[in-house]
This record gives sequence, C-alpha cells and structure tokens, in this order.
Amino acid sequence: MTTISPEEPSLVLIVDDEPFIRMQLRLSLQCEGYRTVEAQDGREALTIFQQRRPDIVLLDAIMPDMDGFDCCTQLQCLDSSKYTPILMITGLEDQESVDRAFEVGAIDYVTKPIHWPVLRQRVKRLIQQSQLQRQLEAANQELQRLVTIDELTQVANRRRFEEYCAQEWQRMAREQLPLSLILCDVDFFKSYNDTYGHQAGDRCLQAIAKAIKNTVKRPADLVARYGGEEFAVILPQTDAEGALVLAQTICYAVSTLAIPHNNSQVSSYVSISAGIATEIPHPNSDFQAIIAAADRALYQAKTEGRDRVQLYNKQSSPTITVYPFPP
Ligand code: GH3
Ligand code: MG
Repeated sequence: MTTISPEEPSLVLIVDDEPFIRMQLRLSLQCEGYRTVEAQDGREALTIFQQRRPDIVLLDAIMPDMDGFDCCTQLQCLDSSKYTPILMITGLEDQESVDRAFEVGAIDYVTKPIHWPVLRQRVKRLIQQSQLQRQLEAANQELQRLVTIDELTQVANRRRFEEYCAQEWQRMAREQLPLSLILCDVDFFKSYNDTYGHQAGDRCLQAIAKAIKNTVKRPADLVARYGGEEFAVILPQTDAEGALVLAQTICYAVSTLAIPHNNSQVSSYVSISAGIATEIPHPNSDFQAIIAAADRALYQAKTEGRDRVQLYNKQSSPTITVYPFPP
C-alpha cells in the first residue's frame, strides 16, 4: 500500500488505451489531490501495478490486446491486489460489460461518457473502504498475536501451546513420526522472588524465555510459557535422543546467563530442571498423554536433586533414565 502515511496522497492507476480519456482522468483526479500513474493496456497495467502498488485502479473495459476484463482477472491473482479496489469503466447501457466487470472481480463501475461527480465520489469512497479494510486486517493480526503470545516473556502462551501440541500430535500420528516435549521449570523460584523481589523475578523469566528461544532453532519447534515459571518446548519429528541434547543445551544456556541466586540449594545461579517425553502417537489417542509423561519426568528431575534433565521412558515405565547436567 502506498498511502499508509496521511501526508501522502493516494495513488490512482489509470488504464485506458485512449490518450485523451487518460488525460481527462488524470486532470480530474489530480484536481482532487490524488497522485496518478497511467497504463495504455492491460499488460502494461499489470507491470505498473506490481511496481507502484496503487491504491485504486480505474480500468477501461474495452482495450486492444489484453482488455480490462482479462486484466482484472489477472490482477485478482496477485497477492498485493488483495485490498486494491478496481473500478471498471464500461460503455453506457452496456449490460453485458457491467455483469462481466463484477464477474471478474471489479468492485464497482462507472460508465462512459464519464459523469465526473459520480467518478469522484466512487473513487473517494472505494479508497476509504480499502484503507479501513487494511486497518481492520492489521488490527485482527495484532489481536491474533495477542491471544497467542505470553505478554511477559513474548513466547507462545498456554492456549497456543495446547492448540499446537494437539495439531502436531495429530500430524505425527498420521505420519507415524516421533513428537517430543520438554517441560522446564525454574528451580527454587519462590525463594528467588522472596530474595530479589517480584520484578526481578519477572526479568529472570524474560531472560530464561529468551535463552530457550535462542536455543530452539527449527521452524516447527514451539517454545511456550506453560505456567508461572514453567516453559514447554514442542519438538515435532524429534526422537528422544535429539530432545535430550536440546534439553541439556537449554539447561546449559540458562546456566550461562549466570543470574545470581543466593538462596538456591543447588547452585549459586538460577538453574532449571527439565522433563522430556517422546512418543510416536497412536491415531485417535489424546495428546495429554505426552504432557503427563513429560510432567512426570520433570517431577522426577526435581526429586532427584534439580538442575538436571530427565527422560521419561515409556517402554521401561515407570523407570526414568537420569541424565545429570551439565552434558
Ligand atoms: P521448585 O524448585 O520445586 O520448582 O521450587 P519453586 O520455588 O520454583 O516452585 P514453587 O512452585 O514453590 O514456586 C514457584 C514460584 O514462581 C511462585 C510464584 O510466585 C512464582 N511465579 C510464578 N509466576 C511468576 C511470574 O510471572 N513472575 C514472578 N516474578 N514469579 C512468578
Ligand atoms: Mg519451580
């Protein structure tokens, strides 16, 4: 879009094979304060559209070579044309052209000879409408971001975690591939808050979230804040071995933050414990199973002494393999 800033006038692409009509349109629109750019046929219009991203297109229906209808059809295929209104200029009383104009995606039409006050009002209204649509789309995207992101740490929130875990569980069940889940919990975080204050606690959680996020590299992996001081990492197509290496790397990354914690009973710095579960999901099974397994491994990591990673081993359940940290 070329007119986000209010200072910059909207850009109108005028497409007509008759130079005289183009001139009339140009002068009329420039009088209204618009910027204009011109094309003399459909093909040129497509090129200029992509180069200049106009706010509206005035498109003559009848032109040699590629006419307005074909051009309109092709414009609809461009991603960048999503909110750009196309106003077709058709012959007077030409019912068929009017019908075709709407069929190929024009938002409205004016007839020749052009009734200038009508044209001015339509152009103004259509540009306002498309700007409102864009603002609405941006607001919706922001809303979508807000309902899926944890405000404090800027990683995915619990809601997004549940949604993504369910989705990837289904996908791995279809493809019969392993899904791994790491649950991380900060050690002695209550006493961290008690010692350094709640705001320092918040900053600590932010730093830990960032460290986890920086460690997790694949696009399909998801880092989420699962609860107060608990983080979850969903790893599609990852076996236990891979998840174990990653969990150890996460613990190491947190330890290298070197956030002092004088009242931790396991380290002089803030540490985390992690539980890992890996499953090739059965079709129609419930994804909550992997959360329960990872939670169990995490509990075991805590009771075994904290500052460590534990892997839930389904085959030899309830045995849990212990991997002390650092790797
Ligand atoms: P453990 O090693 O067994 O995990 O002990 P812990 O003290 O970390 O666990 P506990 O569940 O007793 O305490 C968790 C603390 O985390 C208590 C709670 O106030 C704090 N907490 C949860 N969410 C937040 C938050 O958003 N900000 C801050 N600053 N603290 C939080
Ligand atoms: Mg804790």
